[in-house]
Amino acid sequence: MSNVTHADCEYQFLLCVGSLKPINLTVGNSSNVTHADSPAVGDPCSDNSSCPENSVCVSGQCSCNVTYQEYNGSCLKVPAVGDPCSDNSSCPENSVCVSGQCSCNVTYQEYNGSCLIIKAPAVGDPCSDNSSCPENSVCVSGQCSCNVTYQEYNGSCLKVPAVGDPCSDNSSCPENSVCVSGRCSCNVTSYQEYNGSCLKVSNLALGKPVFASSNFYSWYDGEGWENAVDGLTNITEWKKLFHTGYEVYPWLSIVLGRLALVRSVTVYNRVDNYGRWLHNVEARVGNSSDWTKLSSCGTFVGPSDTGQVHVIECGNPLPGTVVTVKMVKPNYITDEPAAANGVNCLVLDEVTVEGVFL
Ligand SMILES: [Ca+2]
Repeated sequence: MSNVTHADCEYQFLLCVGSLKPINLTVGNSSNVTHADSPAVGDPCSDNSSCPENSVCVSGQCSCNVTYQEYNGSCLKVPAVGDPCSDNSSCPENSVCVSGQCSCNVTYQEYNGSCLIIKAPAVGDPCSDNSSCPENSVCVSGQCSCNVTYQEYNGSCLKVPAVGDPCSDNSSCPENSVCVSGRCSCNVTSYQEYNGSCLKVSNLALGKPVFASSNFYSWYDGEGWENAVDGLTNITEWKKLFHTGYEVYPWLSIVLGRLALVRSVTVYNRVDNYGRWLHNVEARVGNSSDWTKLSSCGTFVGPSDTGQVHVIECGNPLPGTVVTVKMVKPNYITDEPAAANGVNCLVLDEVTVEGVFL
């Protein structure tokens, strides 16, 4: 019981009768006053019956039961996960009101009515905005997703290793690259670096359309041109070769079909005979059928010999959709009537273009 003095009664607009027992007339600002007949938390007590609801007498003082907390002398139930709710404010920390019931937020787990964090936000978790996603990830379509150039690993976003990145060993380098002098580098023999990746170099010319300056014998235009890119070499039947007519600057163009980086162009000389006719072969790369608008990859000066294979290295890889191979000097041969007036004849077993499509 609280000790109430007469002065208290007057001040709080209470009418005090007899032994200063206060009677709350609920006049004016009297609602905060502790009623002597209503035991409060914190009051001295002798047993539980003298304590307010949901409290017990502990060490001579009324104390709220577990899961209850004191509020203005009363014991109110601590909101717990699973309790009915009308909105988030009536739910415990780290929980929200879902379908009228307090439920733990994602990444939190209920424990004794509370929500304990069970793990940091992870890639793949539901999200409402970027702030609820882990580092280097964003909220996309309601799910945390790694930024570009990052990849998920154990719920986190790790930078995708790129060619040029520092490295300690091969395992920290991207596919098809190795750690050289502390930097990830492509396996140069068979891979080409592009935008931090290592792309496998292959023959881009195989089976592609071929155009040429002329044709041999009585063939119609285009007949046999595909022999330059049919993948077949060591051909002894001359009609299975690529074979222009006689002219000073014969050429062939291979249409790659899409943008590529070209590292080298390889010309396979015929294996049957007349190999010395191949000389001063220049390879160019670009996006035009106009020779003058192409970039020079390099020139095989020669002369060649029957059955030889010549790799024309571009040095720096050249971008383009077209590769053209052309004899750029009049024939040096003077002891054959067919070569009169410097005319050439471009005859090849095969042409391969080493590079990568972008
Ligand atoms: Ca061929």
